[in-house]
Amino acid sequence: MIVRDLNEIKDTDRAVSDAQWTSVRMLLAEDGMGFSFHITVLDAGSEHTFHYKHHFESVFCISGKGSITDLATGKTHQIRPGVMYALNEHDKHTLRADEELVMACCFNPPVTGTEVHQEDGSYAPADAAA
Ligand code: 9YT
Repeated sequence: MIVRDLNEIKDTDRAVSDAQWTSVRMLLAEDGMGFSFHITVLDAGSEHTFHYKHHFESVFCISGKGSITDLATGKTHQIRPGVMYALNEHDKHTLRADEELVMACCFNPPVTGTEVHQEDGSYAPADAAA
């Protein structure tokens, strides 16, 4: 069994930051679960365009307020506590944090720990990042 406390690992190398977000990787590829699990905080007022071409991601909003736009359809969905979105078609999207957003995220395949976004909004495929 793996038991970890966010508060104990948030200041270790399991915490990764990039432009206006921080992500604590609670589970990584090396943990052998087949997915990674992250707690991600997006800064209030920030806007992000991501395109996980090599991963599936699901995201659950723990706290905060914002929106997500599917860039293929132009449809915007409100994000609030309790809302989940799943990028089951590797959907390119824009995420807006009207307030600080705290999100629980799962990636399949799992991220290895060091990924930040490439120019195209993706994370490198697992074999390239290893
Ligand atoms: C919600 C969200 O931004 N998901 C993207 C993943 C996050 N940047 C991470 O954990 O690396």
